[in-house]
Amino acid sequence: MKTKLLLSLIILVLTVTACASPAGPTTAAPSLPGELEATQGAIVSPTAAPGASFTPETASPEMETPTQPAEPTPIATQPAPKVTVAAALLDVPWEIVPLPDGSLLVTERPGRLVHLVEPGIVLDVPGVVETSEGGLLGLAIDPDFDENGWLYLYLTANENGGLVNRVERYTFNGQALSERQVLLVGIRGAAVHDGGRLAFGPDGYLYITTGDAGDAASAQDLASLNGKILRIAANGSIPPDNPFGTAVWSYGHRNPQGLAWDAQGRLWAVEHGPSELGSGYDELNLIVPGGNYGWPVIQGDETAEGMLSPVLQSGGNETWAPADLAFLNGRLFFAGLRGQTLYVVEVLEQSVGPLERYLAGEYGRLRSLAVSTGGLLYLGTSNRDGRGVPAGTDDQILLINTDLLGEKGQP
Ligand SMILES: [Ca+2]
Ligand SMILES: [Ca+2]
Repeated sequence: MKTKLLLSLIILVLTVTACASPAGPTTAAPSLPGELEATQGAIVSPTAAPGASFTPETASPEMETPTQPAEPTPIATQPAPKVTVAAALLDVPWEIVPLPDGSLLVTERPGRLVHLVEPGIVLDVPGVVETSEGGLLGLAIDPDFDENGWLYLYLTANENGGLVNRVERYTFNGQALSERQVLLVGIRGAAVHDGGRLAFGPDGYLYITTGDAGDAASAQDLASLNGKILRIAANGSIPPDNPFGTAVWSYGHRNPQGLAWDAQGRLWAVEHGPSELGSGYDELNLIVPGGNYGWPVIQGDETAEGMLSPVLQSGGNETWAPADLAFLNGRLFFAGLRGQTLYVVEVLEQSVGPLERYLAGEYGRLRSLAVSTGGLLYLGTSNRDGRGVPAGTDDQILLINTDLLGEKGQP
């Protein structure tokens, strides 16, 4: 496994130019995952290097102090590049989670948890059944991960001859998984529409997206856990202020797969529209507790009593297939599978700004997103999911400097 991983990882080689500060790294050590940290001054540093030379996010004061190079060295004054390949030859990286030390944990949909360190660690998660859209999906770490090592997985499995989705908690010590606990059962599984995103909110509760598993009516059925955004405590219990006394937080969702909170602490979600009907009607929603987001009664800009229409939707002639969502510097980023585009909107008071599109078609299908510990954006491709055309290096995890994406609306 280690050999496979080592072969499979493209090592990010950084040219670290010599700098005036003695505290800065002086070698071009390969690192993975590599993160370029744009500092105030002259240093562009790898934050994760093999061996003992790892530089934590809280760099030494010397590193953050602007320094004057002895010679003009343009590279040294550049911020992180627009796009850096942080890892490659992964197999459908479904979620990316930066750990407090700057390394990455990644779920691969066929059922592997990958810790991108040097040497890499690949763990088979027991019980995972990969279907067309199901498999090992969501991943989140506990808000107190440093103390308890807890991580949370959303996975598709077989139970009593049928497909289900489960949320499980493990303890992860950096090397292995232990102390498996099943936190949530009762989510129906299917070949498609399995939801699967996990994220902790600022309230310390775990939010979970579930799809309708092909049964559209389940989304309006409050007794079903499908077609919902769910909210549970870290031990699986129901928070006392959930709107229906169950795990349901909001309903009427078709297949939501992205969750993010903005600077005001508001929850946003993206979900896939009814692409089988042609295309389109993908949605960005502002989520309120108890809200009914309309599926399958309304779509697009349609309205109905007691139902919430999206803040932004793709219309019927464009398909984003939004697979994950991240909030960074006042903007929401969502990744498009069929759209093969990184979509960006500025968050406004009760709406969002115009839709911006970046990287269109450049890296194929785009799925997973995460904000790095250094304020950049990780973006995972999904070209090995059976619906793409994988290149030799797929699937990749790219590190995006969102400041350099371009002018609004321009790729
Ligand atoms: Ca809707
Ligand atoms: Ca994510």
